Amino acid sequence: MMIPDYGIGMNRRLDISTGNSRRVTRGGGRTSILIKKAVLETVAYRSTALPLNGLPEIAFLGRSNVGKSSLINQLLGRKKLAYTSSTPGKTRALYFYRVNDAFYFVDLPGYGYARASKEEQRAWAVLIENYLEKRNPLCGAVHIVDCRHRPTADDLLMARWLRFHRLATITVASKSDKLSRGALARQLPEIKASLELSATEELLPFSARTGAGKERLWSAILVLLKQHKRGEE
Ligand SMILES: Nc1nc2c(ncn2[C@@H]2O[C@H](COP(=O)(O)OP(=O)(O)OP(=O)(O)O)[C@@H](O)[C@H]2O)c(=O)[nH]1
Ligand SMILES: [Mg+2]
Repeated sequence: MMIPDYGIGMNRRLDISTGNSRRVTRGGGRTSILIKKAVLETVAYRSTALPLNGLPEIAFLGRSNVGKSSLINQLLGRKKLAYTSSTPGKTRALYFYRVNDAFYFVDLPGYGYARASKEEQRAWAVLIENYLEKRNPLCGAVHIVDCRHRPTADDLLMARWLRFHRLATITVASKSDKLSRGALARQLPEIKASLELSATEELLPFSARTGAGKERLWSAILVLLKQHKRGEE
């Protein structure tokens, strides 16, 4: 099974069984983390360029322009660390942000960017798929969808792929500042249903503009990082 091809979804015909889920989305309790240090350490265009030090990693995934880089900046409290743009398709490589010398946030190229050539899309798909499937230090993913829209076919394919491969996943609905409270409350259950999330799997609303939802997202991320440590013992 393959993930979205970062363009037009060439693998949609494949049958994807849902498998058992290991999604972790329960935040619970107040958690805070002090970001002492956050630096862009590596920009990897190929899998041979990935860091080798074994620090745990959290990958940020979603459609082109959904707000991945903005979300990373908001989480880290750094306005311009991750490159953001109103032109979609800007993040073309795997960007490794090293946080507190303890873990990495990995900003992945967005899928569904129509203007990239098919060849480019395929190269990305191979890079990303290899990374998600084989990368040892990877302890979880943050899958981001736009709170304003029904998830796309690629969003669903990505959600199924993550579930099938049992990668612990936090699902986030981005740009929550663009909807009224009422509209957001109506939209979240619909998105959950479209992404086939179970009753216990949360969909966390988030705004990179206002920081709303930051605390819940951080606590869910810290759970993933802790679980990973335990897994290594
Ligand atoms: N209102 C609002 N705008 C946002 C939010 N997050 C991102 N944006 C805007 O959406 C656009 C895309 O944001 P990016 O963070 O660059 O998105 P991305 O997913 O990293 O995009 P690619 O790297 O191209 O895949 C920018 O114009 C951001 O300012 C948000 O929470 N609220
Ligand atoms: Mg980006």
